Amino acid sequence: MTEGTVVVFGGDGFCGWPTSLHLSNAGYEVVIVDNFSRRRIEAELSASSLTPIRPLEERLAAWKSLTGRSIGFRQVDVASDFDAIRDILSEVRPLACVHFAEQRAAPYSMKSAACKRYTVNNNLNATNNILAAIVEVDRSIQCVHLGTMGVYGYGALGGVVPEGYFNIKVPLPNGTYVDREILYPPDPGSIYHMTKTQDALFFQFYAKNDKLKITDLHQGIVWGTQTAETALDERLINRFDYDGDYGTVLNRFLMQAAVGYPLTVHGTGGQTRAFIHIRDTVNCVRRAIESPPAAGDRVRIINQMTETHRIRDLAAIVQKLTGATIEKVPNPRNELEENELQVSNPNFHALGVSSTTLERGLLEEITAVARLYRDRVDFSKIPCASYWTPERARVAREHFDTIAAE
Ligand code: NAD
Ligand code: USQ
Repeated sequence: MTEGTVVVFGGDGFCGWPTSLHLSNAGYEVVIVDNFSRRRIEAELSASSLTPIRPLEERLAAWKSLTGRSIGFRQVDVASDFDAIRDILSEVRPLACVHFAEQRAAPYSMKSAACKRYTVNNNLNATNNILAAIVEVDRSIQCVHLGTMGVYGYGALGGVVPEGYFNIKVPLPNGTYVDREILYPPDPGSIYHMTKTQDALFFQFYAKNDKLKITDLHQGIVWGTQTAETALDERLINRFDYDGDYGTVLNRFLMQAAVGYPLTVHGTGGQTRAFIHIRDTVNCVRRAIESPPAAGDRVRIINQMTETHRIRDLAAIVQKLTGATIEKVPNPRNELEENELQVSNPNFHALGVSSTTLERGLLEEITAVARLYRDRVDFSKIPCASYWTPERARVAREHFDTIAAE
């Protein structure tokens, strides 16, 4: 059995909950820290998870009764309550913190000035508070953070996207060049993604100044719902967001196919993105904890993704499996209509995580989750109604008015 405590910030969320169970099952003492902001936003948007997720208290009691293992919980806002974070770390002396506690939806972050400000305040302060608390309590506590492939942008530079670092030649006044390694130039596509690029600077600074041991997992779009642990009992079921703000593309397509709603491809569907199954996420996080960088090392950056797909190709795959129809809708986002995405991730492969590919996992997801819970879908929550600019909103309005008039 493994020994040691791991604090999971954001452990009630889509990635955090299955990770907490996975770590507990592997023998770690787990303490979840969460302020239930995701459940609060769910109520604000009147958009529930497709799956019937239980209150955290009930989830934890079910886990204890099924496995005999306890998971601790503290309700804390990590963006505003620094003292509470410091006190928790002092008390439980974890070997690692996993940091999931951020507002993670790009459309929500672009909805209004209030949402932009909330996302920036929440995400940047959460990250800085956790790092500053580690410095105060014990610099040997490692920090594993969930970043995003979106920090790199999509296609602006071209070439293969490396794991975080980029080699450049800097011209000197005497006409020669010197080789330098820098963070890959950030190119965020939303306020949310921008907070992740700024997180990367916090990590670089704290690794340099305080010699903190930091791993930043630049994760692709997570799909799927269940892991071995969450599938043990319906009371442990993971959340599945499908609404226009929080639902991510592949899970949305699976839900849309299950309820007979046309698959909503934004624009041409030529956007290429990286994907990973939730089962591989939890494994990768555990393995990252188990192979920390050394104090004084640069931030270890891992491109946590297993495959890339074009959105229109994904829609075609889901259509082939289910017979769903496809509808191209005006793109609410400011993003390239077509992009190539080639990703290099030797650090990810070195962790030895086996991959659940679309080919292997898609059908199970459709039958075991999307179809099973389809009666819970609120159709009015499916359209994406967060527009990146007023022009995008106008084009979409004209498009839908024309359709309505026909
Ligand atoms: P989620 O919204 O389901 O979970 C985030 C959790 O953090 C929620 O339980 C929320 O209540 C909590 N939280 C947020 N702010 C907090 C605060 N100030 N104090 C305490 N708790 C707070 O999101 P998720 O999908 O589980 O994503 C987790 C992390 O993984 C995010 O940082 C996200 O950027 C990253 N990520 C997610 C995906 C994906 O496809 N879901 C892909 C790449 C990266
Ligand atoms: N899209 C559609 N139709 C839809 C929904 C989305 O065509 O119904 C398109 C979007 O326009 C976009 C792509 O699909 O081009 C991906 O959108 P998404 O909502 O699935 O993913 P994204 O907004 O990028 O965000 C998600 C998570 C975020 C994480 C990110 C990883 O919410 O937390 O950081 O995936 S990545 O995409 O690699 O940056």
